[in-house]
Amino acid sequence: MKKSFSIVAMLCIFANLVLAQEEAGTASKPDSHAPIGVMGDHLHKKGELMFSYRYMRMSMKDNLIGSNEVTPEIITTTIANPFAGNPGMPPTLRVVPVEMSMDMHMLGAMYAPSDKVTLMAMTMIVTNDMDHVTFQGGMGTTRLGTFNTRTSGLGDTKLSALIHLFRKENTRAHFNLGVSIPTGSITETAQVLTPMNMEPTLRTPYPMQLGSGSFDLLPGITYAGGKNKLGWGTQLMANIRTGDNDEDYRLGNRFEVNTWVSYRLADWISSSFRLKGLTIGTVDGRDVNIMAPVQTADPENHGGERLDAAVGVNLVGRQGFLREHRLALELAVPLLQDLNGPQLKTTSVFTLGWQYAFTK
Ligand SMILES: [Cu+2]
Repeated sequence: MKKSFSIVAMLCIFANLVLAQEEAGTASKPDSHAPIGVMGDHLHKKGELMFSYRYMRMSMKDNLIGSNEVTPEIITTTIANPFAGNPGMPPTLRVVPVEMSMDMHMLGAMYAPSDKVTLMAMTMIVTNDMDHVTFQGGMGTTRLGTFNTRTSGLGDTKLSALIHLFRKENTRAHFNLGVSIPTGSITETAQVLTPMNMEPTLRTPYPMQLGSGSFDLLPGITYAGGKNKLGWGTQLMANIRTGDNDEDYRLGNRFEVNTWVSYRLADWISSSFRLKGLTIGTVDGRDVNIMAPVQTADPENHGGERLDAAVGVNLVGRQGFLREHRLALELAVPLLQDLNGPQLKTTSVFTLGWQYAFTK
């Protein structure tokens, strides 16, 4: 709760600083950017440069098969271990993830060489943290113990060009053409607790790796508009893996649709509501070093579909030293999840971002 308190305090300070200033006529509007959880939503004017920092935390807890909750006891007694038959492998899964968090610190830059094209680059530091329960031996529901794995480091790097499509009265649209460069590691390891009460260090399963390992294409299209105090937008984005990575697998393709509405409460603040639909494929191929009686080691137990609802706030400084500094936050919670499971259920996605644009 300390964290949410400091965020609220920061917002109050920011709001007061902004309110204390005279209104500026030509400064940009808070709702000219999409909710902070949406990327590549706006173009810049020729010569404009923007720097941004986003912190994103995704929280997951308990498991779903499809949309049905399953306990670790059900998983360990009913779900077959895909590696059964190999030496020392039990017939069913014996290790079950119970909670996970993914923290991302994203640094971004945007630059517009012309009014029609904005270039965008983003790099990130990712930290994955997962709690597990291990069941004793080859059968039964006796809990041997719990353990935590954690991986952290540079994630993948994204380069995009946003290409102007049209701009008319209150609406605008652009193409998003991006690539993801595999700068994130896919050979992370962690110490685990096995059903035989040993603690070897093993290659972590797919969700704990830091990158995709493959060059990915990131095509998309964004449409946005606004009239008076209302704003709206829709974005379609995909992540298409171009081939197998060095460990002989590829993560599932990802398709995302975002649609949002915003309302400008004042010249410096807007609120937003967003719906996000997401579909992710299973892992194709497999890393032979990822072999353990745990659901996450099975390439089939990845991806699925999710519908999230998010509420957010965008703030923009209008004058003085805060002019064109933006602060925004957004909290998303899933309304529906249908997962290729067993798989951990997403409970929330929180995003906090700072952006600053200026002309060179
Ligand atoms: Cu920008």
